[in-house]
Amino acid sequence: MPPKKNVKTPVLFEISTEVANRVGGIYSVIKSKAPVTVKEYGDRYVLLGPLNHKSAEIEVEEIEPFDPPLVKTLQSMRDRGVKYLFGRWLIEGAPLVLLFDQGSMYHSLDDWKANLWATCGIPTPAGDGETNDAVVFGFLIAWFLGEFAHHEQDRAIIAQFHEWLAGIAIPLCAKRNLDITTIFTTHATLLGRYLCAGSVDFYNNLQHFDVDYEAGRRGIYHRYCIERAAAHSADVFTTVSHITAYESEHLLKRKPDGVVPNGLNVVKFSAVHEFQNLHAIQKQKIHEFVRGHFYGHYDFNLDNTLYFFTAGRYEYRNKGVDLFIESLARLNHRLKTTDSKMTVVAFIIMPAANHSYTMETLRGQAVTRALENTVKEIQDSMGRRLFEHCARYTQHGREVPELSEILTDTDMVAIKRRIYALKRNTLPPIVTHNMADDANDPILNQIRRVQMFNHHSDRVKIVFHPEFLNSNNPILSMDYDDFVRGCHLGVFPSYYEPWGYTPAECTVMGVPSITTNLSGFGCYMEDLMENSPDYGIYIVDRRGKGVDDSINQLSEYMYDFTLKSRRARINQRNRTERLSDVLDWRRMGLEYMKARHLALRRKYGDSFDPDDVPPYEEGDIKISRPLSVPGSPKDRTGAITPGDFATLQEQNQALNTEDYMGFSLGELNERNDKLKLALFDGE
Ligand code: G6P
Ligand code: 1S3
Repeated sequence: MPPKKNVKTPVLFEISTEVANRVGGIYSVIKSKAPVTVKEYGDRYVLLGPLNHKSAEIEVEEIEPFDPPLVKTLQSMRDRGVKYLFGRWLIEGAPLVLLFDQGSMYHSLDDWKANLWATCGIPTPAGDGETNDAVVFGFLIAWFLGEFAHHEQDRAIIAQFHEWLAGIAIPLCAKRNLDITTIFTTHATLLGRYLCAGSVDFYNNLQHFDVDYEAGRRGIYHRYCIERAAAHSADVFTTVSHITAYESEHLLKRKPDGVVPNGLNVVKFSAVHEFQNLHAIQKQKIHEFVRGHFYGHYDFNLDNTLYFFTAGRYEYRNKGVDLFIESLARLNHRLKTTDSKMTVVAFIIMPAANHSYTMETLRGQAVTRALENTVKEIQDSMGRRLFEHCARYTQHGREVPELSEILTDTDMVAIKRRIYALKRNTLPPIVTHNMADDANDPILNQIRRVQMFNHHSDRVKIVFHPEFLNSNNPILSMDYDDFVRGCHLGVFPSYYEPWGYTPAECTVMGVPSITTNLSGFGCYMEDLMENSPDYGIYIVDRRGKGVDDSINQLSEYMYDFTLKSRRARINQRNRTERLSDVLDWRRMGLEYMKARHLALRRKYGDSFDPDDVPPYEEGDIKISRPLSVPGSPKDRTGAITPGDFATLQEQNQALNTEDYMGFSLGELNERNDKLKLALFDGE
């Protein structure tokens, strides 16, 4: 019998290519989760990633390793030519990070590829740089874990891997029979993403795809093999939502052991209304941009203007931009025919290849600022003249001067010149940048198709900003979070969205949003609450409805939103913001704890005493209970945890697809078990 391991204070490695390296959603996951994981593991938690010099220089503070097995491991790897950076990631929680310089071992690529084929049967053709990186990274990680396990004789070791790019080490560790336990967490499947981006009826055909054939014809067979090998050789396999669990079961052919939904690091303001004030402040900045962008056509009242937006990586169909634009066209028509006094400015923030800002966009901001400056100067000099006149009224014999003495002819000329500069014979542009491929851009083509060109008569105006926001940009100089705060509604009608951070981020900032029942977040919220629109969570049905009906539903939600009074919007924002507890890592992180516990049990079952209970039931991290009502009657006992929606249990293996809560293709789950958010019924 192998010696018992210390399973009470295990060592945890979390491995991803996005450690201290912002690429996409996984960076948000590990960064925002760090504080709760550090709270639980302290310096027994180390994040492993590839070294990206540019971002590491800014994000990581180098320190000397101090844990004895780690010191020995790194010494031995360094002696054999591996370069690395060990330090603290400068984020909340300051977790330890170990970043491997892949370049230092790239000369082993061919040997490692041959080894991967010989030991795991995974082919890696030449010419795929991303896969080559994944191979080097995977072998470095497996090497590191093997050495570490050799030097660490007491504590159990957990290694949690995110996505296929970090997955190669998993089959290697299994083949080498390392004394560690592994978890593979996928945030999407390669095939799912590719299939959805095409025009297949994905969800109705999930069970029927010939996965090898589909991967092969898309040139991703080798990547698919890596992903599938990682899923199958991990001790525990998890994903971020039930909908992706269902997808994984069919495309990767292993049913996940559970779901680890994404949380956020929720920042609570001491004053309840602080976030409302922030909305008002940030909205003013958006107003400034809008005045400049629509110069010469700025004939709508900003008091009656609503800001909608969608944002994310440019995946036209997967992120539902097609639906968004079509629904905006229908909304426009409806606002016109009902003579609405409201104007909607809809922003699309999605990076696409471009050659910087257009002259017209820059000019709009410049002429508007020039008018503003001139008005300020005139205002100052008018004030001075008025004061002089009044102070010396005995000399003039009149207390109040004539208007012409205050606003002079020169002032009038200056103002007229500025106003003439505002005249334009073009419509306000749709896109703020010179696009690299304007004629073939899917977003622009859809806008052309529905003919929304920012005419005077249009009640819905569109602004496409093909670059991520940044407060250093010359136009719309705002960081993304500030922009979200200033908007009224986020619209994310995704078709393929394993989780979907964008609507979740809106929620914690108290901004209502629209999502779909094909996104992990949408399903999660739908399962959690009824009457979700009252709480600023609108869920478009893209599963049970035809496309046209989904578009109408989306357009209806947006139209209803335009009918709300300011008071109603403020109340709704208050309710939305109160949902943030539900998305906090302090609660969501419990699923990660369960996954780790399951991994320990599976690998080191003999090291547990019979009366050992999982740490998440006795640890100092308490399950938050933001809801005032008891748990659902549907076979859910005990405290409410996100796990009530994601069964991280051994038995899960035996269940059928009906246990994907909030997502089943058959009869809709009984919905009478929804939690009533009675606590929030106040406003
Ligand atoms: C916040 C501010 C209020 C402001 C309101 C505008 O609640 O605290 O002072 O009136 O935002 O809301 P609106 O939905 O019209 O942007
Ligand atoms: C993925 O990033 P994406 O936008 O490619 O991972 C994210 C984090 O788990 C998730 O929120 C998103 O839905 C996935 O699609």
